[in-house]
Amino acid sequence: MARQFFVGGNFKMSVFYPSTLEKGQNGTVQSIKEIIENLNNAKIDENVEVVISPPTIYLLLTREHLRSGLEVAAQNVFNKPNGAFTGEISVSQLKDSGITWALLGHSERRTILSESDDFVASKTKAALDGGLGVILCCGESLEQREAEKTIEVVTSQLKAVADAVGKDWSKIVIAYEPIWAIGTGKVASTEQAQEVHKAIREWLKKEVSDEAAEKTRIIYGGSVNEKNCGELAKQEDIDGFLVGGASLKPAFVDIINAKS
Ligand code: G2H
Repeated sequence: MARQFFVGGNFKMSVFYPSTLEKGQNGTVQSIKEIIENLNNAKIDENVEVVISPPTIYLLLTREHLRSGLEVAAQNVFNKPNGAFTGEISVSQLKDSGITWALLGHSERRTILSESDDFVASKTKAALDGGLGVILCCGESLEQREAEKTIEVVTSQLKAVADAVGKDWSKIVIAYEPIWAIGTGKVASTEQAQEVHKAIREWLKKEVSDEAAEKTRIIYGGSVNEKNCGELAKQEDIDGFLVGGASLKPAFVDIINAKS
């Protein structure tokens, strides 16, 4: 069974768009609207599932202006349903705002904000229980890769999630993002990416189920652009991309259409 190609755009905190802002500047309402307008007017392969993830403050604006059929993800969500948790947002608040996905476990949150595997897993469970889809990031550092610990690191990040959520991975998209390739311009080679994606699929088969191994989308993230996406997209176990910097440029559309 063919898995639907999935492309996510992770705007992170530094949104820029060539016509209004310089690289490195923060985004604005105007720049977000330009990105959305570009997507709304683009010819997008209808077989591709597209989800964009703006900073929290722009989630509602994005949902309001983005054409239907394209979905929106929060860059984070909390693991508690409600209460005195200053600065956090709940799953039900996202749902109430028409936001259908959450991006969890990004290495920037794991490293800069010290999010543990267990915390990421508990947020994943809360999101799934509340009916959101989850783009679940995993990936190794350069040091871990050089120590030949890539598969061990990635599968232990995934195991924490399996321990929390069990066997139903139907609403999880796994994003493999080697930390050394994020925002560095150093994309993993097609062989390096395919090798890890294959290992993740084997892990799903062994530890979750045949169905999860067959159906779960495993997407690649880390310096994906319109030039390198074509070769990556041809790999058997690469089912799409999580795109950072390049999702803020008109060429994001070319990445979405990498298979067409
Ligand atoms: C990896 C990726 C998107 P970039 O973080 O999640 O960012 O494409 O800028 O490397």
